[in-house]
Amino acid sequence: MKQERMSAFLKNGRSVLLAYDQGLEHGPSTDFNDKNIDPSFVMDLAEKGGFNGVIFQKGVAERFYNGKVPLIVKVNGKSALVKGDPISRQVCSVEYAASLGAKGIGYTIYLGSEHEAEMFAEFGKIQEQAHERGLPAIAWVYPRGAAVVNDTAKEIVSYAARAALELGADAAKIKYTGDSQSFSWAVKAGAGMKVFMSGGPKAPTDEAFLTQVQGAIDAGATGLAVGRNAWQNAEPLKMAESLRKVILEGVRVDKLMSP
Ligand code: FBP
Repeated sequence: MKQERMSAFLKNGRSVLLAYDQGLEHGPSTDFNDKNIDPSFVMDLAEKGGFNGVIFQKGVAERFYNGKVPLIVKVNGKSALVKGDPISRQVCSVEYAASLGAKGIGYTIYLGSEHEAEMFAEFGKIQEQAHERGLPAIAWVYPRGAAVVNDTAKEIVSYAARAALELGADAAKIKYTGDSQSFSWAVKAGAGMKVFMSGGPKAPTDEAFLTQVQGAIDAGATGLAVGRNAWQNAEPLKMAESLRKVILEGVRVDKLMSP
């Protein structure tokens, strides 16, 4: 049985992580406004919102991480500008991430991309280096590229979870399939590895987003790694509180929403 390397990020076995690497992944004009373009706003939200972890690229961690919330450093990255099947290469060593205070190492794998083998190999090394330091390796597994038709289908999302398990990830961040029953197959495919639902673009209403989160939790997910649905929200602290209630305290969304 694996030692629980994710414990720094867990409360009652569950977790709500705040992701803020979209500036590199999508570009600042796609996702940011005057407030959330400032990384200190997000660092502050992570702390005041009671998040169980915050996810930064190394440059943001170097300048803005304040040590108040456990840190995950994403050690690979790519921009949205390059065309063709995606590849995201390592931009930060495990050693350097640890020196910044990281308690977890994040890495994105584009499953199904023609460059998948390179990301598998790189993640393999990173996972071993992270484990040597007792740190968890957290894989964002996003099926993507010409070979992937529907990246939220049950079969492909469960494949993402299983790939993460077999590659030795301590936790996987995967897209929601759209309903709890199909997502539970992905959780099963993870065979005990921690599974996090990935937030995605801002949902039309808070209730719509929280209902997805509820579905993931009902399916057995450990929690959520959320970016835009938290820091793009007009009331991010209120959203953070709702997420804590649903994920960490087991409050049902209909109860939460009823006046
Ligand atoms: P969101 O909650 O904003 O979707 O953030 C989760 C995340 O995985 C980020 O860590 C990452 O930057 C982004 O989604 C990648 O998005 P995309 O699916 O467009 O590549």
